[in-house]
This record gives sequence, structure tokens and C-alpha cells, in this order.
Amino acid sequence: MGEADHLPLFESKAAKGRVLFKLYAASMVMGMCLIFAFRAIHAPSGRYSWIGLSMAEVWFTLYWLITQLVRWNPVHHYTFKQRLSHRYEKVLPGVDIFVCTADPVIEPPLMVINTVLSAMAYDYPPEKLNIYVSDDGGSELMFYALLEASRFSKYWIPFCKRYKIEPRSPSAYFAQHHVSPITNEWSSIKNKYEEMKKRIPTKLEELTQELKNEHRGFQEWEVGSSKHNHQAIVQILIDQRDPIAVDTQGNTLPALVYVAREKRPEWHHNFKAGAMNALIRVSSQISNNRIILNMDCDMYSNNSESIRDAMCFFMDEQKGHRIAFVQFPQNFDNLTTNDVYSNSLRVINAVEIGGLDSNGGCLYIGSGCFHRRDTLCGRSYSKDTRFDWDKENQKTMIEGIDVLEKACKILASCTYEQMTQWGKEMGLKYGCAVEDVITGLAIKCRGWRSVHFNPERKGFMGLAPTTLLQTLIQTKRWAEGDFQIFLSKYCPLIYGHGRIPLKLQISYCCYLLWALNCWATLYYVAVPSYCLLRGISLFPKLSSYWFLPFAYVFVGKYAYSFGEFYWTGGTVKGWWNDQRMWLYRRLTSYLFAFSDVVLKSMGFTNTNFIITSKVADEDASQRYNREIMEFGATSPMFNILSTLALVNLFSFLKGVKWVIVDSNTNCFSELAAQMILCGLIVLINLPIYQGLFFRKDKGRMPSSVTYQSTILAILYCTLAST
Ligand SMILES: *[C@@H]1O[C@H](CO)[C@@H](O)[C@H](O)[C@H]1NC(C)=O
Ligand SMILES: CC(=O)N[C@H]1CO[C@H](CO)[C@@H](O)[C@@H]1O
Repeated sequence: MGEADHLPLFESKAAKGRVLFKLYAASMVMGMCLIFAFRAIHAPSGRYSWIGLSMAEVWFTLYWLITQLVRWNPVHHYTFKQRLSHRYEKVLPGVDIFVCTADPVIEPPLMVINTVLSAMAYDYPPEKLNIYVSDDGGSELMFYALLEASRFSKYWIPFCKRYKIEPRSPSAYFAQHHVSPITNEWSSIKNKYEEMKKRIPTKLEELTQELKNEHRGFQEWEVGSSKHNHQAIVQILIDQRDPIAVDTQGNTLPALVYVAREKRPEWHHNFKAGAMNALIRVSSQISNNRIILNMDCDMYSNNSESIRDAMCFFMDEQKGHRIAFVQFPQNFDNLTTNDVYSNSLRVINAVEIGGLDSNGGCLYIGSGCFHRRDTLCGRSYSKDTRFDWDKENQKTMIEGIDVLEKACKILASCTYEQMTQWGKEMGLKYGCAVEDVITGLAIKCRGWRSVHFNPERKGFMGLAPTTLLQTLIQTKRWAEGDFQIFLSKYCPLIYGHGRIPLKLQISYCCYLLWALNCWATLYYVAVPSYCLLRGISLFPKLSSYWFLPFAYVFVGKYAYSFGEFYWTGGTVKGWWNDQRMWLYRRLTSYLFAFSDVVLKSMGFTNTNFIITSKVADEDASQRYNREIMEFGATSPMFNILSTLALVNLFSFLKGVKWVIVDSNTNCFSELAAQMILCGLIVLINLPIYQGLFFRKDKGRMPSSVTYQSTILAILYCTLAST
């Protein structure tokens, strides 16, 4: 063994500039203390709006402190793949890759097979890769598409490896390389891909008997079966024990398995968590690899070396044995330059999750995550835990593909989980909209650590929502699930007590308390404008020294947020859009998430009163690419946003009238802070006024929203002025 054999496989570096950051945070705390002093000293007796505003400020401060904790000391990790391959190339462990899809309409099979192909083409010994696709749509179209993918992979994988092309999702690759950079082999592969695309039917009627005759697997779809009612289907499309499972160069292909777990109307299927657990069991019967990679069907691999990156963490001799999972951030490749819906998760990925990591372990966020199989299945950490990578995997003993498929079908049946710990102590947890977050928390509470790996070149690229409503509803689902966890027995402050560090418990609250943020923000947007109309002052005069801490905290907070955004690669306009979405998420997504959690806990279950239309027509995607905000649907969320935008506009105009027309400068000094606040809210809401009154395209606010919110806003302002 040489000297080099003792060098670690990864290293961690703390972020720079922490001293400056800590000084900044301390000065902000001083500013906030002065604000509370002002609120206490100048409190007019019996004014509820004052008390309310003070409470909102208390909340902002508490939440701000939590967000500082996750920024206190972020870490970044770097891997050494050369060392890994030098030491362990021969004994690299096998990997089971899970791809989950739920609906062949929303998630077209073509997109899913692109993800699958990118996974099959990882730069890793192919005999150690096994791809499992869980199709909760139970769709023959999906099955056919996978069959085509299994054939195309024989050409695609050798092509990728010979020319070291990136990314290895064919559609992403051909979209980025319009002209042949290589040889005429390129054209031949592209033609094969285009032909395959044409062969994959998009409607069930197009799936003829002739096509079905190509694989015996289609017999599994019984007459009358449907998405919600069918038997378990397990089909091994590429069986590595089969001598014909080789690519055009004679190399083994990664295994490919199609799984549609049994669905019956009377059995609850537990969404993605249920699908993942079925895959864990089925894969244990077939390949039983000790590392599991979980990908969403719209998240293709953008870096063929990601598995090796992950192995650098798991196989590190010093620290690897304690790491349960390695999470890659989610990145999106269909964002526009200024990211009008602020979907990039830029600051969360680059700063916050890294901070959680140093506080005791990052979140598991569902996609792009490598797990150890046994930690996912409930194993606890102990000091003596060691992993012996040299030992061969326990491969299945079952001979014969039919027998194996039959054995797997039992594992994917509805009744299998009855009276077991699945969904509780084993696998992903059930009963929560964000099953991933709660599962990751439970793993850490069993003593494990996790790693957030955010390399320069992104590992996984997916699709972000492309309309305002879709974005708000996605955020609502996350906020709702997170808040549910906070109120459940899994609340990190209780469940994590004594199991994970206190700073990690609190860091978790940064996300679990998203929903609660709605009240303080709503108050700050609605009440100062109301008081402005009444001429009631809620902030110190411009000329008073007390104005300074307010100004300092306000400017400090936004200057810092701008710096962070810009430094992580955002644009100026992107930051402004981010601030707008920050506001909209709080006023709608968080509010609805909060109410849904409360209503559900009181026993009202059918509270899904928001319906999304998923159809994105040609016009809509053009507007998206031109960064024009898309409304175009009726939703109570839009009513709230428009009403508040109008209320602030009216108050602001009234304030301007006082100052300019009535030349009431005394009044201006008293109400200046409120006018600035309203003015900023008006500025950030410009797209809403446009959507309400000036736009003619289909993405404008529906006229019913315009009428309702105008009437509501006028009522509110009349109430304030009388
Ligand atoms: C995705 O991978 C390509 C190379 O295939 C790289 O050029 C690009 O920067 C990656 N995308 C991101 C966002 O890192
Ligand atoms: C900028 C960009 O790539 N936008 C695309 C994102 O995805 C939607 C839907 O798939 C496309 O319509 C956009 O063109």
C-alpha cells in the first residue's frame, strides 16, 4: 500500500466569508432589538393594529433567526473519483436505480425512457447496474416504450461510451448538439432515435395487436383492467443472465425491469412512497444491490459520473460508514433566464442545504438521492457498523425468469404489506405528502449522517412548473406536507430530541414552518395599507431616530438577499422575480397549506378545492419563454393576490394625493414608511395589474377574478375610509 492509499475519497470545505456574515447577523439583531424597543415604548393604548404588527415582527425575527442558523456554516464537498477507481474499481458495489412514473399523460413515456436511457448509460460497470421502473399508471404504452428503449440501448450505450458524450439522455443530447460533432455514426444513432420516437404510440388505440405480439408481457394486462384496478405486473425486459442481453459491442447491458404494483380500489396505494417500497422489495428479489438511486421520471442524469461521486462518500474509509444517503440537488433545464416563477431553488441548493449538512445532515428530497438499502429498510447506526465491499452481493437464487417474475408479483401485491412494518419502520413512510423529508429525518434519528453534494456540473436535470398556478400549487403541497410533519409525532423538536443535534432540529423548522409564515406576511401586506387609508401611523416618523433601525433592518435584509442570489449565479431581474414569488407563495401557497392541514386535522378531508389545469398550449409556452406571467385560470389564489394588490394600489394613490394635492407634509412624515411599503408592494405587483386590466391574451386574469377582486378591494377600502 502506498501513501496515496490513505488519502480520503472526499473532502469538505466550509464556505468563505463567515466572519463577515456573523458581523452582519449581529448588527441585524441589534436593529431588531431597537425595533422592539420602539414598539414597546411608543405603543398607543388599545390599538390592535399596533399589537398585531408587533407580533408579525416577532414572528419575522424568530423565523429570520432560523434562516441564519442554516446559513451559519455551510459546507461544500469535493470528491476524488481517481482515487476511488484506483482503489476500488474491481469491487465497486452494484446499484439499483429506481425510476418512478405515475401517469402516462402527464409524464409522457418518451420522457420517462429518456431518463431510463440516461441511467443505463452511466459510466459504471454495466453488469452492476439494474434499472427498475415503477409505473403507477399501469400503462401498456409505458411498457411498450420501455421495450423500445431496451432495444435502442444496445446502440445508445456503446455510442455514449465510445465518444464519451454528455448528457446521456438522448433527447437532451440531441437538443444540445444540433449538428454532428462526431462521425456519421452520429447520424445513424440520431436516425435510430427518431425512428424509435415514431414507433412509440401516444394513444392506446395506436397500440395494435401487432405491436403487442412483440412481447409476451402484454398478456399481463387482463381484459377490463385499469389504472386503479389491475394485478401486479413484473416484467424483466433485460435479463442479465440471458446471453443475448448484450449491446452491439458484446458488453453486458444493465438490467431493466418493469414493475406495476397491484392496484385495487379498496386498497390505499400510498402514492410514491408505496411505489418506492414495492420497488425495494422487488429489487431485493432480483439484484439486491446495496446502493439504491432514486430518480424522478423527469429528472435525467446530466453527468455520467454521478454514481462514482456518490461512491466516494459511501466508500470513504474514515467517514463513509456513517453516511446513509447522498442527496444531489434538483436542477431544472427549462428555466428562463430570469426565472419568472423562481423555481430554480438557487439559494436553497447553494447555501441552505449545505448549512443543514454541517448542522447534522441534509434533507432527503425525493429525487437524485443515493441510499444504502439497509438504512432505508430501517437499520440503525452503531459504532461498530462497517461495510465490507469486497463481499459479493447476495444475488438471487431463483432460476428461470418466469418463476422469478412470479415471486416478485407477490412482493408487489396490495396485501403484502398487511401486518408488516412497511411504511412505518421499513422503507419510505406513509401518510405524509412529503414522504421523502420525513423518511430522511427518521434515518438521521437512527444515528446516520447524510451528505448534500452540489457539484459545479449538475448531476440531475428536471422540469420545473411553467405557470404561476402550477408553481403555487406545487409549493402548497410541499408546505402542507412539511407543516404536517411539524404537527405530527415526527416533529424534529420532539422526535429528534436526543437523537439529532439541536441545531439540526431547529434547521428542519426552516422548512417545516413554511406554512406558518403566511400570517405575518398577510398582516404586513393588508394592515399597514388599511391604516394608511385611515391616516393611522404605524411606523416612526421619517425625521425620528427610531426610523433608522427600521431602515437598517429592511435594507440590510434585502441587500443580503440580493448578494446571496447574485453570488449563486442569479440575475438582477431574477432576484426581483424571486422577491415577487416569495410574496405570492406566502400569501397563497402557505395560507392554503396551513388551512388544509388545520381542516384535515379537524376531520374535514375533502379540502382539495384547487384544481390545476395541466394543459400548456403553444401560446402559453411562448409566453413562458418570454417571461410573461401566466394567470389564465380561476383560482381563489388569484383572487387573494389581486385583491391585495389593488388594496395597496388604492392606499398608495390616496397617500400620494394627500402629499401632492393637499400638500400635507406633516401627514407625509408620519405616514412615509407606510407609503414606501405600499409603494414597493405596488411595484412588485405590476404584472398583476397588467394581467387584470391591460392584457388581451389568454394568459390574462379571467374577468371573473378581475370583477371579484376589484369589488372586494373597493369594499375593503371603503371600510377603511369610514
Ligand atoms: C449538464 O451537462 C452538460 C454537459 O453534458 C454541461 O455542459 C452543463 O453545464 C450541465 N448543466 C449544468 C446546469 O450544470
Ligand atoms: C426555456 C425552456 O426550455 N422552456 C421549456 C420548458 O418546458 C416547457 C414544457 O416542457 C417548454 O414548453 C418550454 O419551452
